[in-house]
Amino acid sequence: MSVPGSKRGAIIALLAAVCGVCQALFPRESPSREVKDVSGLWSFRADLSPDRNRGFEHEWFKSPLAETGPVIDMPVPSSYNDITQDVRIRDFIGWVWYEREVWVPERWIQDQGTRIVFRVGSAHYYAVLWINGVKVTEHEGGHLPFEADISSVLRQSSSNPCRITIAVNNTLTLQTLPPGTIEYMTDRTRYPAGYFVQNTNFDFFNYAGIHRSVLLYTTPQVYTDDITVETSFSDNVGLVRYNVSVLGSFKSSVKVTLTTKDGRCVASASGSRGALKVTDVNLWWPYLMHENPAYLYSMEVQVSTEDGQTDFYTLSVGIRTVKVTSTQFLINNKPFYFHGVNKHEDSDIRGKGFDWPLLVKDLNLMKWLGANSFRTSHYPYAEEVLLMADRHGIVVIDECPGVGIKDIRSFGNVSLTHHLTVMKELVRRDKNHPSVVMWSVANEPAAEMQPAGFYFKELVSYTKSLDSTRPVTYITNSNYARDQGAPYVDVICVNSYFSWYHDPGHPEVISIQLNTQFDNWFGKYRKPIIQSEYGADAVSGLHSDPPMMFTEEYQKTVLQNYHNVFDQKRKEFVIGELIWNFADFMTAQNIMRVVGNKKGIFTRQRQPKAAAFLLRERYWRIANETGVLPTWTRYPCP
Ligand code: BDP
Repeated sequence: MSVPGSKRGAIIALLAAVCGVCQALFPRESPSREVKDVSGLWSFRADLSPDRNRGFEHEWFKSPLAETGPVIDMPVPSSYNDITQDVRIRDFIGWVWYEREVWVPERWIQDQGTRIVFRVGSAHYYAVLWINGVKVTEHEGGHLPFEADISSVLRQSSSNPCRITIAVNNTLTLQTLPPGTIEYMTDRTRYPAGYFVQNTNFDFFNYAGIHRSVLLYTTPQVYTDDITVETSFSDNVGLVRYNVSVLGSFKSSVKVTLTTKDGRCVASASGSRGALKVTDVNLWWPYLMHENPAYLYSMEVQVSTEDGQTDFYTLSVGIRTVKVTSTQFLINNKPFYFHGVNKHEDSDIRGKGFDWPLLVKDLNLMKWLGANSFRTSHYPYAEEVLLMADRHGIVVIDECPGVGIKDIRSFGNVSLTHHLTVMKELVRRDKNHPSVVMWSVANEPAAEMQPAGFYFKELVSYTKSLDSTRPVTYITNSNYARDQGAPYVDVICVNSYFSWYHDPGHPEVISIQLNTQFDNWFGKYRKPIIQSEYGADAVSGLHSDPPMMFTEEYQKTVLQNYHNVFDQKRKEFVIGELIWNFADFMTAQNIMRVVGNKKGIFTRQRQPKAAAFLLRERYWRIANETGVLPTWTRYPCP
């Protein structure tokens, strides 16, 4: 059975050859680098042909999109789904085409010493990129950036403005992450010819399009391609081990300097690998754990060649350590208790499109709540989100898009190989963020299936080989006795929905069931446990006393019952609690959801439900007991 846009099968087969395009360093301006944002209004067309393949057959990339059919305006970044009034666009499956003409500064093109790079923050799920009709790269995976050096294409073609075409396909198969299946309905008494649907096993809308910013940036021909820092400290001396990967020349010299917030140089070194010692170190501490949280140094990397080329790149560095014992999570050797939220990249109109106002609002809400952490459920978020978390001391569990792995055919070699590639891209992008303290390789896979043992052993050990400084977990909801992956993880993360999906309407059973859950998992694995999800749907404004399901009172009651148990178990081995969910979010339409999932403590428009005030009171109380509140805060709340 073919996938909508049959070309896609062939494209995925090519992937191994092109995955070198995943980028590492967040594009920044510097004396040697320029950045030009080409987000904004793009031309757009969904390929509505029966097999979604007309665009490839008619080579829509070869001429301006408006010449091959009608186009509409489409904002970038944004999901395309909720932008129009057309239900076919909202629920579209297959290839869509984006195009924009961009002026590339003439001096970039004239100067042979300039490398011009095109970068897409993310496009869900599969993307192909052409510049002036010439294919330059393609990328699989909807949540991580990709880029291509387009210098030679631009220099060879004389056309400026240059025409950028990006085709994006949101089809999910058993081997994609997340997985899905396309089902063709062949009963002609019930469905029209060619009718198909996309099935998935995850609980959020499969928003699609170009979700993050699209940039052009420059570097010199000899440039810093990647930087890896590993930090530690002893007494008051911090240590920053670094490794700089330089491309474009075998003979270059590297100079590294570390400066404080007020611009004072505290250490410097030469060479592509080395260590910087910082006396009287200011450690990076989480929000609410220290009176001066989130301290960041600036590390300037300077690469020079004998023929006079120099590249500058500045990385923010937080000096901190992370360790796990059988009952604790330690940041800078002090016990850290996660009191935070699970999120989604989700909002009205823009869907999963990156939006600065939304990011800043969400950060402010998290701080208001007294949350010290969040999990990037169920996929990597925009890197801007992590940069913000670094700057504010919000601790992050960084999750890959391994969500909804429920079919045994998604545990095969092709899936595993892709999953490893995604972990590689994720670690490459996020390894230097001090806010990121743990990798999550999946959410609620069918861990009871026999192949899950081998699958997770490989996945966790590979992730550890990429980064030995952070613990690795995956999120489970399966029975502790049948979980094949738990032996390999460092921290047990458990989701449970007592009195919701089990014993609906009976919050009085939570206490006994939650105690049993914790004792079973800890008894078997002797590893610290995070309650990585718990919660209940509440339709904002719906009330009842005594509480009934879907009311704000019921949501509060469920939370309170969980909290009573957390307060006992956090004295032992429970190291965190993350509410499901920060805000209401959109899902596929089904009989379990009323215009989306309503387990948010905030509405989708970020207004608080009663549970938000309950949680706020609790988080500030925990912070007051366990941390050192910043001087500007006054308990119970600022
Ligand atoms: C959990 C899933 C999460 C769902 C949640 C729910 O991890 O993605 O949204 O259930 O049903 O099991 O609300």
